[in-house]
Amino acid sequence: MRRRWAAAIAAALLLLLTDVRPALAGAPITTAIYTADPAALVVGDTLYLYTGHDEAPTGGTNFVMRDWHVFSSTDAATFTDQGAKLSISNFSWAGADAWASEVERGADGRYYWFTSINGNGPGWMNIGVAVGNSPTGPFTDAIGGPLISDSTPNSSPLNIDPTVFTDDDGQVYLYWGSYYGLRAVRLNASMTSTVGSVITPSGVSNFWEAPWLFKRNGVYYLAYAANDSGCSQPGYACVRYATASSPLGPWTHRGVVLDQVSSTTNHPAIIEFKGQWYMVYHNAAAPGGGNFRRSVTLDKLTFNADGTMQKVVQTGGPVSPGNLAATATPSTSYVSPWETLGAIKDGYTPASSQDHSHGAYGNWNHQGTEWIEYQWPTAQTIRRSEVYWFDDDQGIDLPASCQVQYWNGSAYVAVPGASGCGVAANTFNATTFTPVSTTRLRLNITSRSGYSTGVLEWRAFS
Ligand code: FUB
Repeated sequence: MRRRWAAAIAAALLLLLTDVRPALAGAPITTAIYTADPAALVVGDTLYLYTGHDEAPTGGTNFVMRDWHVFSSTDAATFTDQGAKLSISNFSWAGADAWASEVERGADGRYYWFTSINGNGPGWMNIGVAVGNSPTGPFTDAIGGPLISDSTPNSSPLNIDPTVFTDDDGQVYLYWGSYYGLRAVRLNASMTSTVGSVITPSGVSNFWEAPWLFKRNGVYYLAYAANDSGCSQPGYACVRYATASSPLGPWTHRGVVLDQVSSTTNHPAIIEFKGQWYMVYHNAAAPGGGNFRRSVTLDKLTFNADGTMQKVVQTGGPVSPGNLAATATPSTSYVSPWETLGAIKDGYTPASSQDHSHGAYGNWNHQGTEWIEYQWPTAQTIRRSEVYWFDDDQGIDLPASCQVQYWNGSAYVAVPGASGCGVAANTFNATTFTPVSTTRLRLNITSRSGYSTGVLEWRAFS
């Protein structure tokens, strides 16, 4: 009997573990800060992610990036933020824009952190290099000026997004660029100067920015952000890749390895860790996220027998763990025939209140109070609602007010102890309340005079 109990407990534990682990894939590596532009490095049994740090305010329309963070993990599932280990202030000659970066171990065993950064001199972006004795630093400027700038002959139209790769023979290669301008050059073993001329690699179809160079089974791979209509909607990017038999090409385009994500930018790092390959990238899926408030995440990546890569399944894609909307049936007092009520529960994180790319609920040309509702087959304990309003800058505007209600068994009543019902644009408006047990949650929406209302996404949490 005791053995049966032990077996049952072990089985339950296993279930718990197998339930929990995959849920971590695709989730942001942290929600404490917004992170972007990942680079990955394996040292011993640790996976390090070097990320940018998005600090734009809610609704911000520009990058605000001042430093870079290091994250570490021994299981590729939970990550520890080691802190901001490098910042603009480490480069005395630079003043802004701590954009994409990558760390590579040098022949001297030190760690070289190649950064995109805005120098104070002529031109805009440059590539700088910092060096440290361990993967977490401390790091100091290794040159005292840019490695690559606008004055580098044949430099990119935008000198950002360095990727550095050391081949088996010890030769080091730097690729970088944006605005369709991919460039490559060999680096000295010192990692702080270039060797020979900067080339424009050939065969890299639709290159936009964010290159990532690596090698597997003797084949060189170059993954990069592309933004052609064959792979993403206007303003968004996918990740394409090419392969070559030599580190400077010529390259052969192989296809798309990562579809468009919820942020407009897309930025890959591909790495093998403990026998599993991963695609590390960013999106806008964290709560409150957006194009300038991105989050680094990772998902498993699979190679086919012929060396091509399968398209990555974005398991976290839209990340909202515990969102009860996923299992609810939506209904409404009225939806315009051309809109999609189901869009409110597709788990997408809109880029803004104008982001109709994943559909929306809209009630044009009704005015006054309309409602949307979630219904579950069994009672749910609910304590939080999050709504992202739709505003098409035409007939649909932000509401004047709203109220979260629930079915108490005989009537719809306001949820108790509600923290208010926000009507802000470009963000999830959260309402927290005393938990209710109900099969129906309703959102009453009252329009501004002369306008109708709409919702891009509505979440409910226990
Ligand atoms: O984060 C700023 C810039 O956005 C990066 O350098 C690009 O790769 C894009 O992700």
